[in-house]
Amino acid sequence: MRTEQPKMIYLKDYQAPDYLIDETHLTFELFEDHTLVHAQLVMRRNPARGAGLPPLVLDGQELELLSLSLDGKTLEEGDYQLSDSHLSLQPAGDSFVIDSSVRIHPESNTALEGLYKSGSMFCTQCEAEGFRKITYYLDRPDVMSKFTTTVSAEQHKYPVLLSNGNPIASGPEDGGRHWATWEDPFMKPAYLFALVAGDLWAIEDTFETMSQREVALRIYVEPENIDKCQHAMDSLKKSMRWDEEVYGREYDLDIFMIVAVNDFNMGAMENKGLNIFNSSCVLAKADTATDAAHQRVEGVVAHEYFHNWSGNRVTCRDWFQLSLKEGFTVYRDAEFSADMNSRTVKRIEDVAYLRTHQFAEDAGPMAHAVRPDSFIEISNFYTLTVYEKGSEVVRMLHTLLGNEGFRKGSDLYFERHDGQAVTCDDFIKAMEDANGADFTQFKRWYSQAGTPRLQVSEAYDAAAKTYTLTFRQSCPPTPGQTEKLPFVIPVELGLLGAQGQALTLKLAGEGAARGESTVIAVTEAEQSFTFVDVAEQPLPSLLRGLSAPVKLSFPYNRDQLMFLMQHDADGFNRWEAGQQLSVQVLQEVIGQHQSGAALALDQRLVTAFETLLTDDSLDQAMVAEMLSLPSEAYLTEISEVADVDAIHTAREFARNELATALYAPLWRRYQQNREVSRNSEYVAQAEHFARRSLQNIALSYLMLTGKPEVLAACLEQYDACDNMTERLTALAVLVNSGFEAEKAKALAAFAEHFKDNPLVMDQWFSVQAASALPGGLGRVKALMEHPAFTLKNPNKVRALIGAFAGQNLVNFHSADGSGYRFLADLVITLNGFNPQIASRQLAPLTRWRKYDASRQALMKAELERILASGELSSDVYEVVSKSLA
Ligand code: B3K
Ligand code: ZN
Repeated sequence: MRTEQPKMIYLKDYQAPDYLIDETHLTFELFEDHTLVHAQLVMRRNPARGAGLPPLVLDGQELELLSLSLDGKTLEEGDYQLSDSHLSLQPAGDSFVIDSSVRIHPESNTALEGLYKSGSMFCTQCEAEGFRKITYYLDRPDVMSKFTTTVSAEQHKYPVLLSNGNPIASGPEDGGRHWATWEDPFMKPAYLFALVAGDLWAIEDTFETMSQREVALRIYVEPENIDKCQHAMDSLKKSMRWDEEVYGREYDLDIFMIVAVNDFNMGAMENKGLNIFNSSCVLAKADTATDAAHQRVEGVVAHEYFHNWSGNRVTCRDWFQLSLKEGFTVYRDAEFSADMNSRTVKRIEDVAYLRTHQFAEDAGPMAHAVRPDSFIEISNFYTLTVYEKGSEVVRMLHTLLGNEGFRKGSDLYFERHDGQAVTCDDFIKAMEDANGADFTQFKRWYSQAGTPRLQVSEAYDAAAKTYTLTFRQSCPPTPGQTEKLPFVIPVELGLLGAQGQALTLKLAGEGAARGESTVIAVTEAEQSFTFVDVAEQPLPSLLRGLSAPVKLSFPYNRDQLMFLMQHDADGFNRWEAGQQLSVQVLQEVIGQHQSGAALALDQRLVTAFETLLTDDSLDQAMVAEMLSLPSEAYLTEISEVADVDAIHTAREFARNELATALYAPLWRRYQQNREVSRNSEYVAQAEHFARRSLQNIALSYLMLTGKPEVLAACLEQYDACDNMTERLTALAVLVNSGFEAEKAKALAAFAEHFKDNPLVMDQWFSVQAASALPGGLGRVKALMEHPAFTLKNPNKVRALIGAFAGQNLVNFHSADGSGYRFLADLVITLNGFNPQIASRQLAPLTRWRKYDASRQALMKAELERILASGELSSDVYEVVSKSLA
């Protein structure tokens, strides 16, 4: 908890460190009621900072200093200064050794930052600034050191003792204790340090690298989970191979370990050689994890593994550069998942997520650039903007440079900066130098916040056979940035003829045609491109694959959108056309609801969906994606002022109309697919994901009709399936139905069956928290009393509170403000023991600008109440104060 007013930290104030730490020797003595940490730091003056010996200022928080010495000489009080956050002393020469001993309390560390206990095991989370809660140190990413770590603990309770690098020695100790020493040969910043001690089991495997080195692979879990690790292991091996093949990157240590822990503030952490994971991102088995969970495990395992190069071998100079490693690594894991599964489906999912959540962040009070220029609490900047928009920026570089050019750039980046802590500018410079490119203007993507708008208009000249597209870009102001300069916006596009055929693209002034799909770079505020030899009035397919993170508008009518849905050669844009059609139709119904008119659904949407359902040659996953109406959260995001009730009513009305009108084809596709599921074993592969996704979306439509045969099918699926994907969907549609007796029975049976599996119980909480039926808040409050619920476990908070406030929009935004009051109370409570989780849960309240005046007032009042509630963590303080500014 802060004791002084939190301070803003600025990128412009960056200075290289005064001192360096060549070697770090740590010894941990773990006990039940405290832990002793002895640190020996071999230090020297940073030659880059010139002559003179300024005071050495080490970071340290919540540490009880027991002893301190400089070059072997014990320092007395008066030889150094101590504050809540720092230890300062005066070195006497250029090179010196500091020895310190501190006492810390992992057993009562509820913030889950630094060294803490998750259940009976010890583990660490040091990124971004958690290492300073372990020992006094220069806790900044540009201070890289060689670490040796000895861990000592009671043998019986903690048979497994792990840290980064390679194990070099171990042995017994008096009093039933034992110890192990690990040495990491690679220089690393403290945020990549890790330690684990526990009673863990492991599955083991090996991987032969491209230079024929054998790497031992281990996934450690608590014994009851040992049967749920194979999917993560398979994912790890695929990731290692992929990074060799696609980026030429080989693993560098003799051993790679993953440890699953239940209490973790986020998904996982890429500590060198010893990744620590939220168990939700490791454990996956057919009967307990959904298809989505399997894909998440694959993606997160890959992401953390890829950090070994993009993050660890080449790390960040300072935390403003966070997207250097995160944006790049998200891009790398997205491409990996696209290669392992369906590329188009992966892109659709990522774009839907980006447009719903990152665009909202970019339009809210916490909007910031991909490389922010200031922050109060760095933990608040692990955001959708740094991660997802950061990944989009890297994707645009790939689009502009092409595959080969991009690879040349990444090779140069890794080669030039291996072992260094660098900046986003260094990354761009490598891309430029390898390709002879100039990305000066492109770099505005790193410094300007907000989502650009791109308005497109067309002009066809039949006599001249020319077709001109005119692009106008603008970007709304964001906090601290009123004026924006034009971005470089790569637009991938194609033109369709009247028969749906792809036209050849030839730009005026260019000798050669560009094929049937091309990328043009819009760089001016307003800019036109003319295509020649265009024999007929074309229909444009714009921004294919969302080739830039912008809001595009082109005045398509509904018939044109239906045409694109069927004929666009680009799968992503076929989906996109369907989304735009759905949005137009839903917005019309929203208007009808608001004006009190009778609701009527444009039958063209029914026709379009029917075409999808009756064409068995289409990829089933694509059909499932295209049948999914835009979410309420997305409809909120694109509204000027979101009318929560109208959005919900309109969307539910449309779903009901579609279910009734398309009952027969939905039923046919459902039965076909359920039949296959019934007669085959669960397989976690793309084509099986595809079949189940269509089956499950069909079931969710069909249940809206309330027909007895659908209920029977749903209960059959619930009872007889062999996997969590089918079971959870059956449960979810029951929970959202009016079949009260069946619902209660299924919920009780599920909870009884899975009561000892916390990850499955998380799903059980989420399904109920997200149900839009009236009385949502009451249900959530009741569920908080359930024995499986605890606020101390971040997964539980996300499953119940996060799902309610983030997905159950009608209930959360109840006009009486009860949802807001509930969330604010919770944030105040969470602030007391886990500031990072408290701050995360605040996000829905920061979106107050989107709502009507009365809801705005209610939301702001709750933010003010939080601000006045007493001692706030810097995490919560920053979000609340910026939201009210
Ligand atoms: N690098 C970590 C995130 C750490 C978050 C600290 N508050 C996980 C990841 O992005 O891979
Ligand atoms: Zn990451």
